[in-house]
Amino acid sequence: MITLTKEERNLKNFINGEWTEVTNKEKVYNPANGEVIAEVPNSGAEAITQAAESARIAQREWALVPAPQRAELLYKAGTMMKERKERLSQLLTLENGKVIEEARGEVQEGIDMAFYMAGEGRRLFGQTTPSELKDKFAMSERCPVGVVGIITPWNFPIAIATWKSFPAIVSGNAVIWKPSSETPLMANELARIFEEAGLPKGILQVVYGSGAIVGQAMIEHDAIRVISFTGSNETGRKVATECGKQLKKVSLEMGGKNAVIVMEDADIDLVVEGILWSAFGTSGQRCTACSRVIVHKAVRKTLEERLLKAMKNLTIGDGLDSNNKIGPIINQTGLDKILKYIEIGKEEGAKLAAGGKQLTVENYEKGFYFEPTLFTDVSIDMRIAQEEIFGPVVSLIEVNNFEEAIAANNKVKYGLSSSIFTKDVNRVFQAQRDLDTGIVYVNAGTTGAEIHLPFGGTKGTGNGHRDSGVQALDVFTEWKAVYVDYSGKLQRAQIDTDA
Ligand code: TXE
Repeated sequence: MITLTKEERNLKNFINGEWTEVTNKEKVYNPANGEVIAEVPNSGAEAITQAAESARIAQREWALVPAPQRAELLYKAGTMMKERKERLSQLLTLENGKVIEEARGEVQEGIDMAFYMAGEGRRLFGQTTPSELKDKFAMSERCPVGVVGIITPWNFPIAIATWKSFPAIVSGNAVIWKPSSETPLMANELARIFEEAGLPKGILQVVYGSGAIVGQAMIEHDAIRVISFTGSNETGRKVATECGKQLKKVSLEMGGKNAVIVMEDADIDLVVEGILWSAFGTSGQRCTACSRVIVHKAVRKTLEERLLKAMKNLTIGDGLDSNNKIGPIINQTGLDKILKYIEIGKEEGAKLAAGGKQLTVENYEKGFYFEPTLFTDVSIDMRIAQEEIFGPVVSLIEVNNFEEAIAANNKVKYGLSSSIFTKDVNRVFQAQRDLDTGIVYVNAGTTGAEIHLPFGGTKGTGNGHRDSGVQALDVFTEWKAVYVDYSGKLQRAQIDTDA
């Protein structure tokens, strides 16, 4: 069982290389048993002023360090994360609740991101292109934007932070990070790793606190030139509106209402495995979680029967016990939200085929557990089929054909992830073309993004930016066009082109 030292339980902000004490603190709970595991600063706006002013100065030096040298720090941090993987994973489970196997996967995602973005230190490619004029050279290059603010949620406390901060750091920015106060331990660990790795002070800073105060202060501070946010659609809208007032660049990732489509030729056993993993893993608290199953009428009954049977075998409890497949919900608010949607589903006329109740786990009575839940007889317009529930709740929607399945998938306000199970290659490519989501899986569930591909989505999921992949660099860099005229005379573009 993992234990925390007294110092580790008393979290501090990390501002300009100093561990800064804050008197106003909040308790951090283990969602598996409701016990207090740490205390986290509830900072005021002045913490952001300090962080942003020092980051502004530190970033100027950092931008002058050659990118391959900046990358060395990421290699070092990635190596340290690898060495500490088991401890990081256990701490992650302690604060977030996800089962240890998934926590290890999440930490691995961060390690992968470190090495991938370190590689960018020797790429960060721009373009060269011919000039329209003689004896003139034209090129474009990526430049750091300066100080960037990242705001992250509790459901992936380390992976999402690495998707955002690593591309920012390698491309020469300073980062101010406001983690969710539900899950501050990963932020503390990552800051310590970078401190030990020798990242210059001020380049990665952590300020804990509420969105309304610390998040808002980040948006308002003029030194912070970009906000990269992951969280709910509701909060993302607020963040975008506030950033709009400042004409501040903002990148948003705001969840989904992701569906698995099951065609009549699908391998139903594989489908069941895919649904179990993507709907109930992390207790359904992933932005890519499957929360709808759109099934062809020919296989609806078979799928329903096999799914219900398989759901009975899911073991639920403390994520640190590797026998458990599903951990707790993050907190009481999360549970209340799920319970509210169970009532909504029943009122709307959906059939509650399994689950639907809060669960008490022996010896973990104060934990926040919920039964894996299946609603059947769901129609696409019901709220349970439209709104993000963020829990282990799946809605089964029957359709008559492929076209109806695609239409049902697209008829939600989100557009993050989708999946289709079929053996028909023509349908695979039609689905790839027509599914209106940023991520499409074929013969796999809706989760499992790899870090070297772009992560994000359409419509209510985002605002056109992507986390991870080489595309993440676009969030944290500005393009500069450079013209070098070596003709020794004044040459005017679009005018002196005949010579
Ligand atoms: O998210 P929030 P919360 C959904 C999910 C969940 C619900 C609430 O349904 O149950 O959101 O979770 C910061 N200005 N998702 O409360 O509020 C906040 O402090 C600036 C889905 O955690 O969106 C935190 O660091 N920042 C999603 C971050 O924003 C503000 C993942 C996210 O908080 C702010 C997370 C403000 N005004 C939640 N208000 C997914 N799909 O992955 C809050 N924050």
